[in-house]
Amino acid sequence: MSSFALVGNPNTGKTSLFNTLTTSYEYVGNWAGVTVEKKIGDLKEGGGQLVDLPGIYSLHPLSKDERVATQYLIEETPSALINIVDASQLERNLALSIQLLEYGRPIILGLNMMDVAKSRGIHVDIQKLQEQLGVPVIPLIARTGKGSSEILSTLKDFGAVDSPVLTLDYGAAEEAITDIEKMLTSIPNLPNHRWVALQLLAQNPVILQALSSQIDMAEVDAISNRCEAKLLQAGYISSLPEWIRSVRAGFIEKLCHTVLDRSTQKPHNLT
Ligand code: GDP
Ligand code: K
Ligand code: MG
Repeated sequence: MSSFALVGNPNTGKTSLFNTLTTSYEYVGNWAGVTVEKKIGDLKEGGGQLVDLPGIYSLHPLSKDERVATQYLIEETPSALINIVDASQLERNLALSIQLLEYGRPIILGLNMMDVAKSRGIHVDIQKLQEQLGVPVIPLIARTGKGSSEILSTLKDFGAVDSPVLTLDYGAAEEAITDIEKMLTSIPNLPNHRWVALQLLAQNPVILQALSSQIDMAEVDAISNRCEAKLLQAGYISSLPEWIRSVRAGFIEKLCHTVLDRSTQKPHNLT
């Protein structure tokens, strides 16, 4: 049976969308070791199962509860991900999206809070965003259910949803990525090896722990250290994880420059 997962920052409308996409759902207890409830539902029109993952800002967890989503990605093989993104805070939300696009499973970007974005004068060029990321982008207002039928029909047809093609150029870290990828070839059931390599080099504790008994971590450290020395010598930056973050941030900045029309944007009103 097809299984899909909702992934995104906290308060972006994941649960609202979950409720309109499913006919019935149940809490199947808690995720292992955390207090977050595990919510799984049946998609309308017999489309398979949908999991509502806890909100996260990054795959690099800061708390135990935040580990759940990353753990899910390393342990399960979802048919596709639905990444819910707040259209009114696109740049911040894309930090997670990049890592999900690198994950290598089919993915749909649900661009939610279109009403909020509109009221703030934020215009997102959906066509360009779709082209740049190479995945379907569906505008949503989850609170009213607008766009949910488009999500359902895209999922139904998910065989036609391409796996992401997003491959950023990590420059001086590319050699280290290739070296780690070579170490992963004999391990079964892993997600996209480039994604795993990047998560290891970025010192993601969930991925490090998941693979600790399967690969030689001293070798991973040696590869990381060699790469970091090269980065420092080139005068780049203080650490390899920081370099990886900065490459992603650079990509997002350029992307937002292309897809966001800021000329109509109203000043943010906090009251
Ligand atoms: P989650 O934390 O990602 O599961 O987000 P929720 O579904 O709990 O939504 C967070 C809040 O945003 C709730 O108050 C929702 O009613 C509201 N919300 C969700 N989607 C939309 C939307 O498209 N527009 C507006 N204005 N509010 C929304
Ligand atoms: K919430
Ligand atoms: Mg929620």
